[in-house]
Amino acid sequence: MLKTATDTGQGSSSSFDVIVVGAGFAGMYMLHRLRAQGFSVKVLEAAGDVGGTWYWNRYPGARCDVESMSYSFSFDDDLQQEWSWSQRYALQPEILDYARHVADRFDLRRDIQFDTRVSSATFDEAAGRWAITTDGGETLDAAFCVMATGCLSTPKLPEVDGIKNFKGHCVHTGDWPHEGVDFAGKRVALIGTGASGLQAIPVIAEVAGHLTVFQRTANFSVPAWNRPLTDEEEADWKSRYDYWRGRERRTHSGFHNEGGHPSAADLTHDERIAVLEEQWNKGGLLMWNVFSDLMMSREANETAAEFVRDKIRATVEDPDVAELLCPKTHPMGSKRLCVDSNYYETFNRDNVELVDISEQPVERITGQGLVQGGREHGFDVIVFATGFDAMTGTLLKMDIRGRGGEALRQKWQDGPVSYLGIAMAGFPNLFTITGPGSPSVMSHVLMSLELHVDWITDCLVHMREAGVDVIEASEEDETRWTDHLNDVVAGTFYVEADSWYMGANVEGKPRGFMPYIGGAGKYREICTDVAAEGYRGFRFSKASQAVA
Ligand code: N01
Repeated sequence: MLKTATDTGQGSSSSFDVIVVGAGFAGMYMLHRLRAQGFSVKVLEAAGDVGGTWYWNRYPGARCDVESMSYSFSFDDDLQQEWSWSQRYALQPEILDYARHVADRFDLRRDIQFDTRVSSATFDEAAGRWAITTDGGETLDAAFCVMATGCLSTPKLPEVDGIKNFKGHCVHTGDWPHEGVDFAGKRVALIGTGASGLQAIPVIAEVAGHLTVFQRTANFSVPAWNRPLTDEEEADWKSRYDYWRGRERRTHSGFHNEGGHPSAADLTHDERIAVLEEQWNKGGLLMWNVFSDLMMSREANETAAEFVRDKIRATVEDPDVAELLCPKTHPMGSKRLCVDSNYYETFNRDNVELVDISEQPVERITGQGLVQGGREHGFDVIVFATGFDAMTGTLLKMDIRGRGGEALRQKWQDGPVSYLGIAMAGFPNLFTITGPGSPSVMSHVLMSLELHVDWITDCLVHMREAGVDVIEASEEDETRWTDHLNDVVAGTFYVEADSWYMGANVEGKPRGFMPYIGGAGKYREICTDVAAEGYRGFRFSKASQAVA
């Protein structure tokens, strides 16, 4: 049976009801909810403080692509009312301040062990408990283990020789030095033009002596039109937060301002351009939903893609540079759309140069810079904005073993499979928050992680009341869910791109679309129904019976 915090003498024990891995937004909220229900909880976190992605991604220009008033926890109205955001899209330091504020306000840190990386998690079938080991050699155990490890938490360096030889400063956007990087007057190389690179480039360009951007694939980006939030906007949100949150929860992507988008097939060319222009002027990620058939109709997609290319051509003064910046190798939206502030304008600066490496990659890093196109370029700083081993990387770095000692690495050797992106057959009492197979990165992630945390908490309370202590997803339902996931994405352009959604950015990683794109609102209904139907697709038992 599950113990309460008092039973286990929480604080001194290494035995808990629940161990949560990660103290980003997901882990913080998980701790808060479970603690309130009387479970003993320990959170293990590799970083030195809370914040997860906002702790690590401190590169210049890092900001959230979800609007500030929406990008916050919804679970506590006092918290919603007391916090004020300064801009339409908040910068990383402000979001990290918010995470710290939440940690202070709910006294979370006393149950979080920082500077602790989990190296393995093993399910003991006889005891029905997880043994967790850390890089510090500690072993802890818990009835349940919740992986709140984030989708983009394992930075990926390119497979290029010589990085260690570089005598200057070498940094990755996803593991940015806390003391910052001095770019003033320096010769800077930046490799990678995804969401991180696009945010960093304009800010670095303002201080660097010279910035060379090495681009392998041009990306589609939409302006953020960032600006200070007005008092009226804040007051509107705060006077009816329930309304806005309710709207978010019913939409496809979780954005409060998502509307009904027309099918491009029903519009004339001029009408399509008018719709695109209107969305462009609003800015932000909703360009992804501009037409309901954007990701399925070649014509709709090409109209939108050419519209963005025309914007690039109208912004970038050098026509050759503009053409290089025009994405032509993948359908718009099949790689993560970017949201920028002055990205394309930055290429009009005298101190910024674009180098196309689509045909001739960076050959190697040297002591003084890098070799590309058969010549050595000298640099003082190299910035890798080269992304992450997304969605599965962090989970598979740990040695996670379920029933019969089966390794998760083995189970996922052909790609991740899960039931709802929350649990895996053969891995009882293990939950993943925003795991592969859930909307996660295809939705407003904070909203999606709150759903998972609430669902897991309700499930554990249900188990306590029912007097059972082992839960496991059935293999049949896991297969059914995985088939559904694949059916929904089949025939869309998502499967065409060499994106990190497809695992294509990591050599040797199985190719397959990892998040669920059936819609965040629909997914919420499914999760709610599963719970209402006595956790359909899950099997419950007592630990002693679980051995069978
Ligand atoms: O990483 P990416 P990211 N040589 O994988 C290039 C989230 N995010 O850190 O496209 C040369 O998207 C690679 O080229 P290619 C968001 O979900 C959110 O920018 O593979 N280039 C690409 O251009 C986002 O999608 C916010 O050909 C190499 C780039 O590096 C996710 O994080 C802000 C290379 C990597 O782009 C990841 O974004 C920032 C090589 N060997 C990020 N290897 C918010 O605001 C890779 N590249 C919420």
